[in-house]
Amino acid sequence: MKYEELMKMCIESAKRGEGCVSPNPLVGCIILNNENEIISEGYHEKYGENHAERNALLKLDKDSSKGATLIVNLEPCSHYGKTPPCADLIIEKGISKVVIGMRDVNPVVSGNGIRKLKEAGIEVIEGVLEDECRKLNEIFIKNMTKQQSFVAIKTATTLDGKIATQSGSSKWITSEKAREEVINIRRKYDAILTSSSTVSADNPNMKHKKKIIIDRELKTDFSNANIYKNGTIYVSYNENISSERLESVLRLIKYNNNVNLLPTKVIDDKIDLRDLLEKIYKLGVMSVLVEAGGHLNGSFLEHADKIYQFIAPKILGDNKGLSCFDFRTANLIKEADDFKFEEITNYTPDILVTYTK
Ligand code: AOF
Ligand code: ZN
Repeated sequence: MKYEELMKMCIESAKRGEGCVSPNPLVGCIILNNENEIISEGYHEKYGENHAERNALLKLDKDSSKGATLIVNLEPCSHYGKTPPCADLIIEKGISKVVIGMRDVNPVVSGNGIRKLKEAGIEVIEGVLEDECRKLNEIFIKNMTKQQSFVAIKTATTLDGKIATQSGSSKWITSEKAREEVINIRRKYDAILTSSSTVSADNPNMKHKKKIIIDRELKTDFSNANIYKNGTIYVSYNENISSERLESVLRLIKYNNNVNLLPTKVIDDKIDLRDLLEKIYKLGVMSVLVEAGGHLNGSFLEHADKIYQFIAPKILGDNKGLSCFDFRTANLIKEADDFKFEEITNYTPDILVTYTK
C-alpha cells in the first residue's frame, strides 16, 4: 500500500475523535512492520488523554515496533503537555521511519518533533496528503495561528437561495437525509450559534454541548423555549441593557445553571460579532457553527471561514421569500463577497456544497 492510502486511513481514524478532542487536533496513526503489513493503529480519542501515536505504540510489544514505520497525519509532539512527548516514545520503541502529513502549527512543537526524530537517526518523510491533512485540522490551524475561533455558517435553501417564504414557512426545504447530515456537521463544532429571532420563529431543539444565542434585548422565552432545555448556553446581549431588564431575566434564569449571560458590545444597534467571537474564544469555544436566518448569516460572512450550503431542487420564485444571506443592498457584482468552492456531496434529491474563504 502507498503512503497516500495509509494517510487516508489515518485521516479517517482521526475523525473518530470529532467532538471529543477540542481544542486538540484530530490525529490518527498506523504502524507497519518490515513486510509493510499494518500491525497497529490508534487515534487521539479524548482531550487530555493519549495522543494517536502513543495509542498505536502501546498496543505493540517492544520487539514488533523495532524497525517499524509509523504513519501519522500530524508531526509527533516534542513537548510535555497533558501527555509526555510522542517523539520520545517513537525513539524509545525503535521505530525506523516516520511518515507525516503536516507539520504541527503549535509553536511549541512546530519542527521540533521532526528534529528530535531525525537526531535519533529516524528517517522522516513529510507532506504526504498535506492538503487533506490541513483540511482535517482546519479548526486547530485557525486557533493556533490566529488565536480565534473557527466560524462556519450552515444554510439550507431552495434553488433560488430562499430559506423560507415571506410568511416564514420553511419546513422542510431539504430532505430528511440532508437534515440528518446536519447532525454530523454539528458534531465537528464546539458550539452552535443562533439568534433570538430563530428561537422565537422556529423554537428549535438544537441539542448540543454548547449553544450561543444572540439575544440583544434578552427577549427570548427563557422559561419555555426548547433551546434552553439542555447543554451549556451563552446568551450574548447588549452590555448597555437597562438594569431592570437584566434583573428580571436574572430572576428567570436563577434556577437554570446552564444559562450564562454574556454582555457584548453593540455597534449600530447590532451585537458586535468581533467582540462576541473574542469572548467565546476566551471561554474555550474553538469553533462555532452559525445556524440562523439571513440577517445574522449575512453579518457573519466577514468572519466566516466556511459555508455549508444545502440546496434542494425547489424553486420558490417569490422575491419576497427570505434569502439565506440578506444583509445589504448591492448594486454591482464586484461588491459580492467571494468564497472558494471546496466540495460537493449528494444527499439526493439535495446537494451539500461547501465553500471556504
Ligand atoms: C500529536 N498527536 O494525537 C495530538 C497532538 O496537552 P497535550 O499533551 O495533549 O498536547 C496537545 C498538543 O499536542 C496539541 O496542541 C498539538 O500540538 C499536539 N497534539 N500531537 O502528535 C496527537 N493530539
Ligand atoms: Zn503527542
